[in-house]
Amino acid sequence: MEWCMSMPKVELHAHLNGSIRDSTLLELARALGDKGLIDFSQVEHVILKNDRSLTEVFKLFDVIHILTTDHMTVTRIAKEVVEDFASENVVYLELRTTPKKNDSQGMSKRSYVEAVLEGIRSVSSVDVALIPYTEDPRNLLHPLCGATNAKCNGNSRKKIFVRLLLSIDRRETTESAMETVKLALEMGHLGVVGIDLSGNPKVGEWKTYLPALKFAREQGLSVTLHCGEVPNSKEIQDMLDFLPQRIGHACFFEEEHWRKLKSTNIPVEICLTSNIRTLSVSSIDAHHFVDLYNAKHPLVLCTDDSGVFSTSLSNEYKIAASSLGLGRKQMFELSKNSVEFIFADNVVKDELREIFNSAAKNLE
Ligand code: 6MZ
Repeated sequence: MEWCMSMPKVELHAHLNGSIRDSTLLELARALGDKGLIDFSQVEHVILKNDRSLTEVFKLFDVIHILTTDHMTVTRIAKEVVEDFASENVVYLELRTTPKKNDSQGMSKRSYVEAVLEGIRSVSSVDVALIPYTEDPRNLLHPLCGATNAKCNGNSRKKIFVRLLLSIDRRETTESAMETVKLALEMGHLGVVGIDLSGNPKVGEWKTYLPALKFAREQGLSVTLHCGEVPNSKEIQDMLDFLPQRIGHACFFEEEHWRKLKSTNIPVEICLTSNIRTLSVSSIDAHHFVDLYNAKHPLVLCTDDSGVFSTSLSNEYKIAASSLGLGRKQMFELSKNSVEFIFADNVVKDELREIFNSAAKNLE
C-alpha cells in the first residue's frame, strides 16, 4: 500500500460530491442539525453506513447535496478533495461535478462552478496547476526545483494538475444539459476540459442529452459517458456508436458491446470498489478489468466516489495488483499509461510524461 501511495497517479473519474471526507460531511450535518434543519442522528446513520446498493448510493447523494448547497461549502469541499488526492501523489486530477442552480442560495450553474474553482485555487498544501498551462506563465515549472514558478522557493514541492469536467445529471432536461455544455465552453480558459454524463443510470434516457453531447463534441470538448452501469443493451450500443473519448464503468456489457469497444479502442475508466460495493460486479476476480487488462485495452483505474465508498486511488491500485498479481513495474506502467487518456492538452501530457519518466528513474 505504501508503494501504491508513493507512485505518481492520474485520477480521471472522481465526482466532487462523492469524494468528500466523512469528517467534513458529519461536521456539515451537525451544523444543520444544530439549526434544526435536519435530523442529525438519521443523517449520521446514512453517512456512516458502509454497504449500499446502487439505489441507496443515489439516496445518499441527495443527502450530501442538502449538506453542500452554499457557495462556501462547495469551495471548502473542492479544496479538501484536491488536497486529499494530492496527498496520495495524484499528479493529475480530472475532477467532475454537476453544476447546480439553487435560487434560495443565489446560486447559478456558473456561480457553482466558480465556487469549485475558488476552492481548487485556495489549496495551499501543494502547488496546483489549474489554468491551462500554456496560457499562464506562472504555471511553468522551475527548471531546478520542479515547482511552479508562482510558488517556487528553492525547495521541491508537490504539484498537482487539476482540470474540471462538468457533469450532466440524467434527471436534467435537454435545455439544462445544453446550458451546462455552453458553460463548459465559456469556462475552457479556466480549466474546464470536458463533459460527463452521469446520475442514476436507472433514471432518464441518454438520448435526451444527445443534442448537448453532440454540440459539446462539435465545439471541441471531450466527452465521457457513464455506460453500462446497469443492464441496458440498446443504450450501451448507442453510446458506443457515439464514440465518446472515454467511458466509465462498462459493467453490463454483452459480447457485441465488448467487440465494439475493443474495435474502437475507447478507454475505460475502471472503478473497482464502486462496482463491487454497488453489486454491479460480484467480485474482483469476476471484474471485466481482468480481461481488459490482459487484452491490453486502454484503461485507467479510478475511485469514482472515494468518500462514499471509503477508498483512495492508492487502494484501487493495491486491489488491482493483488487480484491480478501485478508487480511494481506493471502497476507503474498502468498508472503511466493513464496519461495518454487525459482530456488536457499536449503540453500537460508532455509534462506528465516527464514526471513519470523521472519517477521511473528513482524506482530503478
Ligand atoms: C452515476 C454517479 C455515480 O456531481 O454533485 N455520480 N453517477 N454512477 C455513479 N456510480 C456510483 N457516482 C456519482 O457528485 C455527485 C453526483 O455524481 C454522480 C451523481 O449524479 C451524483 O449526484 P456532484 O459533484
